Amino acid sequence: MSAEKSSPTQSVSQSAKGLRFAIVASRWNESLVTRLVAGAQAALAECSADPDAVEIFRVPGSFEIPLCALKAAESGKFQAVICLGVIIRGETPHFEYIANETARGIGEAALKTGVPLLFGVITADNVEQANARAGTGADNKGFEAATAAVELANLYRSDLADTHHV
Ligand code: DLZ
Repeated sequence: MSAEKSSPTQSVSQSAKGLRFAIVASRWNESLVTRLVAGAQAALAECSADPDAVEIFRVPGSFEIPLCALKAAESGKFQAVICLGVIIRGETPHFEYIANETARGIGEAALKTGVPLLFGVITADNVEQANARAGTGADNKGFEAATAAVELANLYRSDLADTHHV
């Protein structure tokens, strides 16, 4: 048996036509986050999302992502909110606080609003690790999160809810 490494999101390719997405991206570790945003945009384009249907919101750091994502979800304008950031342990003495609060806040906002919020926040020990997770194609957490966003937006589409029994 082969031990092929794969991500559950890699094999799913659905249409994003008619769906709207928010991308909430932090500015800390700007060059890496920019690559995550590009990865997310590429995945949405591959799924035929209309570029006008993708709105990008920037916040200072990952700690600020949850509130912005909550507001985007509450606006009712988006079928999914893709959260992107990079938190690097070696350069962040209070790494655990920021990483934990970011994850907790994003999860809580999803449960509160019923809108899928995707966790495309890299939590890495160092820049090299973060780099590897912000590569091209599917080796990019932004790409991965956006692909999952399309899948979930389809799963929870109100006009499909009955057939999916959700
Ligand atoms: C302060 C800080 C530090 C040291 N490191 C990071 C990081 O690696 N990644 C990140 O997204 N944000 C970092 N921040 C900023 C915090 O997320 C937050 O913006 C500030 O503490 C202000 O609330």
